Amino acid sequence: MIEKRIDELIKIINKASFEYYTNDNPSITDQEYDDYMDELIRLETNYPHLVRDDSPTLKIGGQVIDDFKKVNHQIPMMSLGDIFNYDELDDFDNKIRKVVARPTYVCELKIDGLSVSLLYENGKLIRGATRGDGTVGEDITHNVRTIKNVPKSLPQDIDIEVRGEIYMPKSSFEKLNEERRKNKEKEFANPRNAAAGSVRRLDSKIARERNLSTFIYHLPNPDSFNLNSHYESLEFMKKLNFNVNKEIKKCISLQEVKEYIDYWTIHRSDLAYEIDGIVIKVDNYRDQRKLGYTARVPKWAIAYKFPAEQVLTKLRDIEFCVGRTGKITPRAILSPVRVAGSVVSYATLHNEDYIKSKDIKIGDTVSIRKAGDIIPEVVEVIKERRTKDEQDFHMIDACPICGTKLVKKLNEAAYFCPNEKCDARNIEGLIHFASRDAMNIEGFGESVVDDFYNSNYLKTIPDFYTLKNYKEELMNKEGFGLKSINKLLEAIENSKKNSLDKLIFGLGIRHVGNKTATILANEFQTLDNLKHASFEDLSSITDIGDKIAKSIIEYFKNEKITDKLKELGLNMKYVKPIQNISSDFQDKTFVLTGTLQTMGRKEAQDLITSLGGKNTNSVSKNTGVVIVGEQPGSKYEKALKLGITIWTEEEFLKHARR
Ligand code: 0OW
Repeated sequence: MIEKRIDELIKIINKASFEYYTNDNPSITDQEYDDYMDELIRLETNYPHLVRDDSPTLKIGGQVIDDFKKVNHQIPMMSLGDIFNYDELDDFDNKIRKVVARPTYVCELKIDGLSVSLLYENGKLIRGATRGDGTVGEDITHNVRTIKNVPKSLPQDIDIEVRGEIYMPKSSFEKLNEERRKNKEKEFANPRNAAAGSVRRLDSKIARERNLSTFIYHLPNPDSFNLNSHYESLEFMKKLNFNVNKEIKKCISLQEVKEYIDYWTIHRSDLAYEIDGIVIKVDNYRDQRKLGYTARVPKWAIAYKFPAEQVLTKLRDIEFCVGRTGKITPRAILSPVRVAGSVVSYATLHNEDYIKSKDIKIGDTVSIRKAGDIIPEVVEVIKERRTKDEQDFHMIDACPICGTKLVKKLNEAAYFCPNEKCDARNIEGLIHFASRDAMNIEGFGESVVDDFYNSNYLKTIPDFYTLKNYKEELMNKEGFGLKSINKLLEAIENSKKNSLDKLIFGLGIRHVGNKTATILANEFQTLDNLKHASFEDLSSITDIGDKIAKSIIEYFKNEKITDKLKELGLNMKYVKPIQNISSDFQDKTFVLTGTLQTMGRKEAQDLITSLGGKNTNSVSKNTGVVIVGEQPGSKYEKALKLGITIWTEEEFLKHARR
């Protein structure tokens, strides 16, 4: 039967591509591979409702090989906060005006590509890198060199880093997909995926023929070039032959910003490249410093995202997924449809109340939206298209995996499977533990965890660290070989070195996300301290409310794995990320005196440490810098007498690039 044949083909193709890309010794010839792929594409074309989300025909240009050299970004490559309407834009402007009276903004088209950092020494391009997680990216110099409008050398022999977006023009994207259709390869979903799939390859021949391009939009350290505003930096980079987008505009009022957004909302389809919004930045650097950053994004910039595209399709059925916390999420199975550049076969239905509130029935025609490129969502039912064949939705009352009766927490919309031993919950918990923002154990996605779980090699989190005892058995499992198993076992060993925050997040404590995990790790420094913390210790920490404190106490009362993880050699300490060693701070001793306006003493000392400096309390001839706040004490006089460098708070912030 068709579905069975599709599953068979996917198994064969995945096994073959795993061996081809990971072991370099394919078990079938290229021709056989292509024949299997052709048959799968034919079946998926004739039976689109049987297209599986994990079908190899949907992968970005085949397996993306991931052994690139890693690059540490000295200055983190930040992301951008998102807003979706003018009310939120007004809020953004009001927040800015609380700190900066009359801000000048710069508006830029938000290029829908992938971020890149370009590093030059003596005016020569020496490195190109992806953003990665903002701190660690991948070295893609070999591919960046193939992009025509990336200068290989500059008109001045300077050291400089610039950042921007690599993108694929719409025309190149259409041409590429035309070619792939002819070669019976799966088309790219959108130009962003096509650009990513082109640069994240080891073979630069691929990038060269893909006609990629760049727009440069950020100078990470403008101080070195005495530039006082973002717009000046754009002009400066233009003079260095970087390709700066010509639609960038200085706006002296929010009204002008809105006119810019209105214009491009209508005219973006005339552009030769895809944009997914407008970036608004405060122009003046002094103003930017005053506004500062959160952990992830600058407070002086925002991305206004265009409203998500909506499309209609058929809701064929509703299935139920069990999350790692036991939460039951209804999911719509759709007739596959293209929305916001990719093929969608599923959409979240959130919970029973959501389904009832929208009066969704099985068989309905529904409108789908992919807001901000996250999980697609059913927006509404097109009632006029009802044919009376639709079936009412009924919430299940037992877990679809283990059959346990579902429970519903008071005034919570979601149902839960209460069975701690439920396979679905355990599997989701293991996937979460290995996920990128947690212990980042590469290779342990759903299919591998599922496989190892059902073969009883991996049932609990500590089992990750004893998998090496089953190396022989694992190597002989279908779809695996020596090289792939070694890669998995190496990834597991590497994960032992992770900082405590990754481990805390990986444990999957309810209501403890990665930000909370970092706060806890920073506060308690070791897992033992956290385990023995009282409810008061926890709830007294800013951003840790009673609910989280209760959940943490609960978790450590019942858990039995952390001692085992310690025996297995996992690091149990918090390793503060070296933000970016700066020459102004490295190996220098700092003394703070007086009161700072923009941060507390502890925060200032933490900042100094993260920049490679050391804090001391007394001034001596070995002191590097004395930072002077309001009402400084005798340390200030002593620094003057000894001729020690003195920084005001503003100079401190400037050196710390705050
Ligand atoms: N995609 C863009 C764009 C832009 C950066 C630098 C400071 C904070 C964000 O067109 N025009 N300007 C910035 O400014 N970022 C952009 O894209 C960001 C990069 C990472 C996530 C967003 O795509």
